[in-house]
Amino acid sequence: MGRRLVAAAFTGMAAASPTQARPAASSAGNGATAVAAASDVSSYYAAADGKTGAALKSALHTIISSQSTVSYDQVWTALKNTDQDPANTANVIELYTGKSIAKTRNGGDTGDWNREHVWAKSHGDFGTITGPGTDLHHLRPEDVTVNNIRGNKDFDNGGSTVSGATGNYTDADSFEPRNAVKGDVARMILYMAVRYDGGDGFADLEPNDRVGNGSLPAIGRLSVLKQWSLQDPPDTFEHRRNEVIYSTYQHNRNPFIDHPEWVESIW
Ligand SMILES: [Ca+2]
Ligand SMILES: [Ca+2]
Repeated sequence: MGRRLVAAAFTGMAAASPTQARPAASSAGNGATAVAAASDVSSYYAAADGKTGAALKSALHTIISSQSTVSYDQVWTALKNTDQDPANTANVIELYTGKSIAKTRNGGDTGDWNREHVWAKSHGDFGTITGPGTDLHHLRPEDVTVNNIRGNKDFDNGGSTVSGATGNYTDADSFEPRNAVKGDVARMILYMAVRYDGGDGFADLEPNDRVGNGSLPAIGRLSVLKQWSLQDPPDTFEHRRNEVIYSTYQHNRNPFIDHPEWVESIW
């Protein structure tokens, strides 16, 4: 039901004129979904109006830093909502494998799904601490084994096929996700770069154009992430997850899902 409402709301948004206020739609019952009206999204970014480049990045940092946080334990529950399989509400979709798996199979054993930090938590050494370590905008369900294969590698094109995750490739120092989530990965990385700028005791996370960044607070390669963002624009699943994080958990948004063109403006 939540999925149907989201799809309807986005269709409606596309048809609405910019000045036309639309009421927010929300699901009854489990609170799984609430969809912001188009007018709400544009007012959310009002302080960034007309800005480009570094000024835009700075304005977005201020906007998205006003947020709630969840604990690492609460991430389990949140991911069961944000990454719910639209075709089966008992399941979530794993990021890299693309497989639909029972929500109840969360855990640490082979065949379970666990909490993948797309911005690898060793890059800036934030671990699972509340803040970057629990930020739902870059946390996704993933198969335990595939999560281990990705490890803390940077992102780049190339390598050998990842066992158990068709369409993903890896070599000694990088990981290439399947085509359907290449843009998702790029936008998650760039969200983290804007959100975490050295305040609150956390590292200033920034993308660069290297691989093998190790424990530096950096993820590469920026040029490839920019290509991926263009190649795989936000779809209904990604829009819904942004809305659910905004309305239900953190009350902040990923600007690059709402405005993919801002990737090119800032980087
Ligand atoms: Ca995608
Ligand atoms: Ca930063």
